[in-house]
Amino acid sequence: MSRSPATGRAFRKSVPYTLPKLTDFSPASLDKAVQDLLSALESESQSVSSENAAKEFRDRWVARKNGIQPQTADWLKTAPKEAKREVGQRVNEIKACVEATVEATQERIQGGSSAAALESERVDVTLPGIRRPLGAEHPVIRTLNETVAVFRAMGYSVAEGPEVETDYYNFEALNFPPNHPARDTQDTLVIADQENKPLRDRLLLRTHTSPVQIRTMEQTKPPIRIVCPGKVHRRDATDASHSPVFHQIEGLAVDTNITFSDLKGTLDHAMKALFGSSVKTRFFPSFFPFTEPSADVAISCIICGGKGCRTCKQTGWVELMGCGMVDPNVFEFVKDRGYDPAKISGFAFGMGVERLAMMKYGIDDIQMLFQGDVRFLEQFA
Ligand code: 2NL
Repeated sequence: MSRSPATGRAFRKSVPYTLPKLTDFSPASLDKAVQDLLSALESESQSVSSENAAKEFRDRWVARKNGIQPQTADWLKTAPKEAKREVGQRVNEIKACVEATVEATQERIQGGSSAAALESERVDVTLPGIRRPLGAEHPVIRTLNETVAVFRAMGYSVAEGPEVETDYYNFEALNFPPNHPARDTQDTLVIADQENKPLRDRLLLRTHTSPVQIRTMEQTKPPIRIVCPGKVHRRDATDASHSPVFHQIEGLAVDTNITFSDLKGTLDHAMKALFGSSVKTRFFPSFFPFTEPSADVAISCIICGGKGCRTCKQTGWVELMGCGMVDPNVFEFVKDRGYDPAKISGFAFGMGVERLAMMKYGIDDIQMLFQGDVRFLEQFA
């Protein structure tokens, strides 16, 4: 025992275990001597953490000369006759424990290269591997990426923006009049509890990706060429051709002297790149609040080659896009960023990606694209 200089209390110094000489050979005293030895053995074994330490541990406990376990023979020698049987048993017990602990410690440090450890780690390298099925791009995303690539090859950049928009970016800056039916909650999914805000700040789920184009014009002086792919939302009932969530790619080109024939040439090229060089395009008058003049674009039906079928309702044409020359009223909202309608002009277009995918792959129900049925989707892998 020592005394702590701080508290004056007695404490046991941590000294390495040595085999005590025994004078009292009563069973209780033997029990205690064996207990002390085994707990020293166990705690020393646990602190072994390297091969060198394992070797030292082994030598300290079992070395023929001066090992702790061999020294227990002294107990037997010094024991009185009548205690020899009892002491002999304890000494044998100790021998078995020490040898087992030394071996287990060595095994733990060597990472189990013993026969038993090797056996438990046996791997049959001739078994077939586990084949993990490869995922595949969803047909909608594949169509979206392919379409974006066609425009990137023509020098367009890609712009993205938020799906939760303000009324300003989704409608006002796009020349939708205040009472346009699209602004109605019958047609647009709106965020709850916005009525206390001015109309232009109210939040909604974007109904097209045009807001991205306004945001990009606010930040980039003309000339620009951008495509804006993304998810859009409309309050529509689900049927074979409608889904409340779908994808759109809109495009915008603004420069000096952009004309309607630039628009026609660009979209005609894009449709030929997507559907094959024999596809024809047809432009016919339409209306959008943000373009003037506006047109709808149809391509010759790629299912029947234009002869007339169910998909094209016997007309030979399917409508795939809307487009037009950007309305000067739209440029007014970004005039201070260099978009003076007296100096520049532009065209814009928008297409539904699901419609493109359905046409490309001959799918007649838009819901197939959203149900996630692997038997349908694996055809595109
Ligand atoms: C359609 C029609 C269209 C646009 C989108 C646009 C964007 C700006 C200015 C002018 Cl910032 N126009 N976008 C123009 C015409 C048609 O989409 O049927 N989409 C599925």
